Amino acid sequence: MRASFPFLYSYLFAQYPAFFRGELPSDRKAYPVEEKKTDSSLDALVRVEKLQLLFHQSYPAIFVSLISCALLSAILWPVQHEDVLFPWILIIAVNAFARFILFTLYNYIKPRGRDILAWEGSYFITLLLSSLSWGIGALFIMPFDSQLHQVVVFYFLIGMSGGALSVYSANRVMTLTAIACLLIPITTWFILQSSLLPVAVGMGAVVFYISAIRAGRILSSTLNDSFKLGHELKIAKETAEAMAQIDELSGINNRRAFYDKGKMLVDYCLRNNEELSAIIFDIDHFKKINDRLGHAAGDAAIRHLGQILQQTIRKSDLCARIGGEEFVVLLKPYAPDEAAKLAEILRLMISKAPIRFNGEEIDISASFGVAVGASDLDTLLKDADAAMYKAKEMGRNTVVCSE
Ligand code: GH3
Ligand code: MG
Ligand code: MG
Repeated sequence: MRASFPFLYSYLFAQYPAFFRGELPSDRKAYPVEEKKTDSSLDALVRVEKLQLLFHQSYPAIFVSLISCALLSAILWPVQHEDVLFPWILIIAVNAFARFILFTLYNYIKPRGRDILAWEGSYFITLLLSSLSWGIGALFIMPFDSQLHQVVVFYFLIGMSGGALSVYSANRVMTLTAIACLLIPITTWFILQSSLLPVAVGMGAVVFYISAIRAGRILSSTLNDSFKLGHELKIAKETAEAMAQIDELSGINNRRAFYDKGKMLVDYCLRNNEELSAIIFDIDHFKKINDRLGHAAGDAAIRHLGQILQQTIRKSDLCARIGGEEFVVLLKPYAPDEAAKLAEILRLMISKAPIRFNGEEIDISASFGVAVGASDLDTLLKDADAAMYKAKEMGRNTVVCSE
């Protein structure tokens, strides 16, 4: 059966106006070009992952801060004025509340991908304010006449700094800023005292801060490398899997990928009582192209057909190069004779546009076989193949539909 021409052209104008303008419609691209992951986008992914980890890890720190504030206030209660303690407790509570709201919003909105980076600023500001309320607040709540209580305050700050080192280690800047805010005010005060005990305690804090800088650098760069490696491995795996399915020359599915995906498509259609169509086509007198212009010209023809298929068929259709110069399209028809019409479109696209190779124009054509029906993949392909051979017998450059 040959598709009727007047009807066909009206169909072509309706369905493929871009083809007649000499361009191909982009929404029908079967193989959209994936965004290539550059080093900077990989770094952004790592930053996203680190921030995700921070949000996940530091939620309990809000409550640790509140509990520590309650404990320290109880310890200082007999020796410190409530006019001093109350405002400090209030500031700590307001900060904890702000952080709680931030975490609740984050968990409610559940940002994904790069959107998470928009939360980095607010996370950092609340962390900074909370650390400053502890670091500077400690100087206000510390009783100046009791060295015992001064050391107790210092003990709490060192404890919180140790916590910050483990909780915020994913981000070195945040870790060091938090520890600096916690320790620098009290350390400076201790070092400026004239007696040995506070100076020695202050020096201890300096030693702690230096080891924290080193530990923070090691922890954060190890985490960074491990996150980056994870992403690189994932990308490499995805690329290798995709490459194993793609025919290098035509850029479309290879035979193996076609049978894997085709079987799934056929099973789906059989389960849902839907029809499926197969188009098989083979370049006419391909051997002559190879013989006359060389193998590279033949390769260019195969590449050209791969591009036509990539730009013409729908995302839901499946196309592949299944032999030397033999291609297949598997599609779920949405209108009667759609497969025959698509075959005719492809035939026209191939025969009307010669390939340019080494300054020469090569005219090519292909013969098409179409089969429609709710049968298994092998039967469908056998029928389409038989129709394609009929097209060859009929003189080539034509579409034949299986009865
Ligand atoms: P027909 O119209 O009957 O299909 O004739 P034909 O010449 O196209 O068919 P035939 O099967 O005789 O020749 C197919 C040729 O395709 C033979 C082979 O050398 C060539 N071929 C197979 N794979 C490739 C390839 O990857 N690149 C190139 N350049 N040629 C290939
Ligand atoms: Mg051929
Ligand atoms: Mg062949």
